[in-house]
Amino acid sequence: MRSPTPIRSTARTLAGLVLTGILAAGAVVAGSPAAQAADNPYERGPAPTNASLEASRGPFATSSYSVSSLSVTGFGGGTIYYPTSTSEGTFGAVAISPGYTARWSSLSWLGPRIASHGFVVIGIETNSIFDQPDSRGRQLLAALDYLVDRSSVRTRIDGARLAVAGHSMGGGGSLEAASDRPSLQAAVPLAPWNLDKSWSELRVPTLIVGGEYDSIASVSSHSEPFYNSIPASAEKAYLELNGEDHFFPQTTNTPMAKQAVAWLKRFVDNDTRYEQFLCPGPSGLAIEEYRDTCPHA
Ligand code: 856
Repeated sequence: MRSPTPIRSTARTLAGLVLTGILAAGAVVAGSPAAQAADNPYERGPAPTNASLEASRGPFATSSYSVSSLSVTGFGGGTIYYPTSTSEGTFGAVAISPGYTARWSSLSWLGPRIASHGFVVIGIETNSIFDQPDSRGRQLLAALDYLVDRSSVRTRIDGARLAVAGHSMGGGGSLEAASDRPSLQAAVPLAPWNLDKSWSELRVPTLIVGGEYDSIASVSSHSEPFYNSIPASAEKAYLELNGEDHFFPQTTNTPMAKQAVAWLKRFVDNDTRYEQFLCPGPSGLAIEEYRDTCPHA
């Protein structure tokens, strides 16, 4: 097992402590729990626990429907999953691409899993199953535009809080999308594959998940160089799953889902309640290695 690489563990500065003191004093003056809840207008759902993140569903009931390729442009249609609740306001949204020759059905467990934590999710079909990562990146952005501007769930979405994810060439596509649209709030490439190894322009908070024994998108040629090329000033993390091959995103994977949801909640919802789940270190048996710019606070 390689040793972890903790970075920026000294991020809590004197200025930060002083600021924390001022904010704490303000909270005393403001007083009520309601005033504290209003501190983050994007917080959705109850306080998370290990159990809630490891369960097969989060706290929100969801519905889904399919979108025909004939009704959209720029991508191949897909399936939309959304929380049925309208009592907590709008939700952030996530577009997810499958990999080379694969359909959304290869990843579809992720749709209700992520939506049930309070996100609108579109799992896309690509125009062609042979599309390359740059094309998949454009299709992810077209799907987000469709979701926000034209879909039947558009009124449920906060169009300023969007994210991308994908598997393999779809994960490579999520890097392309994040590079092309810095206003995205998060990216989660899963076993990403891309011939482009340099992502120094990337500014979107990005969690890369790799499999230790992946021989299609080996972490040494894909996830690790991608992670290393993202500047340290960007929020980034690299999770390497112990003993996994290229196909770990295609069946229910609890460590992956837990980290992905925590990352999305932290950066799409600005929800600092999830910081306790980031930076897990290699302690869990499932985690081969974890590198990041902790503490994400
Ligand atoms: C599931 C990406 C040379 O590249 C490859 O052989 C290759 C194979 C598969 C994938 C991929 O996206 O797999 C996801 O279909 C690259």
